[in-house]
Amino acid sequence: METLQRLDAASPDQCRLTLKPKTIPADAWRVPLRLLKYKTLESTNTTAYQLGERGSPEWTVVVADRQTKGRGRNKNKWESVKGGLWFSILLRPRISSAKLSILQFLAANATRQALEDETRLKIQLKWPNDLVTNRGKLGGILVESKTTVDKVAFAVIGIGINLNQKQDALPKGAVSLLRETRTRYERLRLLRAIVHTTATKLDDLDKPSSIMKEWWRNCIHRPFHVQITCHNETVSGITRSIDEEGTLLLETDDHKVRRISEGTLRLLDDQSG
Ligand code: BT5
Repeated sequence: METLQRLDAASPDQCRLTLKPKTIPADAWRVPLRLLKYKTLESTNTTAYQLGERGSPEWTVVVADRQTKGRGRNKNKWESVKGGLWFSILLRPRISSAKLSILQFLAANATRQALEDETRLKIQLKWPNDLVTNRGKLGGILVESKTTVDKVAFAVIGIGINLNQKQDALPKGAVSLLRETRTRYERLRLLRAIVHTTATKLDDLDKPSSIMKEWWRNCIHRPFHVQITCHNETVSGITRSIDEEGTLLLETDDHKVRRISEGTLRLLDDQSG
């Protein structure tokens, strides 16, 4: 805990915004997890990353009621008002940095399964990092890491799920579990379910093909007509498969095969294929 207070003191903004973290006893959990709860943080990923740099053990989990600078990929903003589940898991996986991309897919599988088990709502995955229902985006995953040469010093899995927000508190195109199921959910119960499912699935980290098979089985655009935008280029076609690194194989409208490793995907209305 001392480490964290020094961390807050080093950052005046955080110091002003952050209440002292509240720790939940580790024996309440099945993994040796240390849960740090905050009222407000800029981003749980930032705090978990700083803790990683200061040597905190893996399974340190940072959760905040709200984030003032929640973020997604690139410089995307992540809306994080009170009512959602915003948290980050610090891990120290013994994998080469080349294998890091698989963590995002593993976390998406674990989150999807845990949420579906807890809520009975059908949840699917959208490349590369979204959790969706038929009506919109329910959540997203952001993995950040520190690597040295080819080794991973630590990785932070950031998970954001819209939980108990009403529709008018959600950004355009988003849905919440409350909106989808008309039920309110207990945040820590879902957090615990997701952390435990992640811990179980981590045993398979050295089996990327089974991780990607599970991901593809639950993918909403398998095989759908989609549009992908990356670096000012937009390409459309049918998503045919995904490889062990998470690269998407797209059969373009002019029948070429493109391997796409980053971008933003949109489902097109004219589903053919
Ligand atoms: C993501 O990024 O989907 C990853 C989001 C990860 C958020 C978690 S919360 C805990 C941890 N701490 C952080 O600071 N981040 C992580 P991306 O694929 O780039 O999608 C971002 C886009 O989703 C935005 O540009 C909006 O269009 C949309 N969006 C923003 N907030 C949303 C929300 N609450 N629900 C649904 N969509 C949202």
